[in-house]
Amino acid sequence: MSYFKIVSLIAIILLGTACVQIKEPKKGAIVLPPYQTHGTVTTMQPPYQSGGTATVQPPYQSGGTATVQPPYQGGVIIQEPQPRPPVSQGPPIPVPPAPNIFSMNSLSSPYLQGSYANNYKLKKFINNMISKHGFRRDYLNGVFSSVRRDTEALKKIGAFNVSKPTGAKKTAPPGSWDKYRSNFLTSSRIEKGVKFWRENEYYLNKAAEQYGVAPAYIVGIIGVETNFGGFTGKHNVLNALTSISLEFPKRSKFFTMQLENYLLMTKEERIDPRSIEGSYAGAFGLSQFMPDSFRDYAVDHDGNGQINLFTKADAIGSVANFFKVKGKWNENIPVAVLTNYSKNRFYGLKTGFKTRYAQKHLLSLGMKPVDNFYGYREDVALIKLSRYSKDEMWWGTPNFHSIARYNPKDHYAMAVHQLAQAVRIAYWRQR
Ligand SMILES: [Ca+2]
Repeated sequence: MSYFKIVSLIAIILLGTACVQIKEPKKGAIVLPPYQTHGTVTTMQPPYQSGGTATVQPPYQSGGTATVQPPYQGGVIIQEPQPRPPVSQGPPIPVPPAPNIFSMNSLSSPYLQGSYANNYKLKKFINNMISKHGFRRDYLNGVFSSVRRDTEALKKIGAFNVSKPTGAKKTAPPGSWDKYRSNFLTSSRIEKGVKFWRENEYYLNKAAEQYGVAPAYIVGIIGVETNFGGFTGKHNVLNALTSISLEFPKRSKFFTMQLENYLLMTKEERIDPRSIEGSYAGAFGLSQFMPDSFRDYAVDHDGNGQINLFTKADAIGSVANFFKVKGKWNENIPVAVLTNYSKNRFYGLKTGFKTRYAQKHLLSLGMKPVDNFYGYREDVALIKLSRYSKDEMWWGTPNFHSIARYNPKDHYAMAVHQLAQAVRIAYWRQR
């Protein structure tokens, strides 16, 4: 053996020793033992221990997320996760394959029948769908021949209201928030929320990981919208959208656009357009998406090949994706904070989720947050909630605005926020 070979051999032995030597990891880093090529490794840092243990699966190690850093020769460092609860253990409940694929060929009529058989606007709409999107005329004739005028939807949307708007801005009467709140912040709804969270923990945590939206707010939306699937609406969506689009000129543009999206959505998802039930305004599923929101934000969160917002998993993923993309949700900031406000009624400044004020200015008006607001010091929206006894003054961050993208009302966004917080507290208490 030559001198160089001996030196090389010694060098290899030394290097080999160095490779298996694991140094103390940096604080916060998760270090896996060397040569771990399969099986599961469990390493949790203190902030994430409350939810049990998380499992790092082999694909995670070999994928782009895992990196080998020089100081930890042989050890694999998994990038520190964001401070969220870990994805719960175990596989999700098996998902059945997508049911009842609808064939557009099964629906056809040579001419238009039904409630709107002679409606000029509908004929124009059908022509537009043919030229713009390539629908078959006999299919659309078949679809719209099935339509029955939805009088109830027209009534609820205000199509029969004869009074003209006065132009005067409506001010919420004292107690309007108490009334609104009492519909949603009930102990029964909070309990249902805890149950919903437990039963769907896997998909909620998956959505939190994927979209960066806290489970509590996904739960809050689904709770306010449909009481966790308890009430998703009894109007035939096709009937409601067609009736409002054709008979309510004031909202015709918006609802015609929704009807267009509805036909595209049912075509893309291979669903019978006559089969979906929802609200009088055509929102459907556990998350009450309108057809355009469905096409823009709904996701197949359980991976069974079809998006179905009547399933909990897909509704959860879709709400989270909506928050992330449309709402630009920021997982690192809070949502809203109550202030101690010394006076009974508040006047003088415009309020609402769209307003923006420097916190300093609001402090100078006698408002003081009840806690440190997680250190949030940026401009805030000023929210006034009229209670029987006084006006409650809240500050909202851009995340409060995100919730209002779902339904542009202060009361709505606050109900979601408060239900989210109430369910979150009850959920952690009962663990
Ligand atoms: Ca699905």
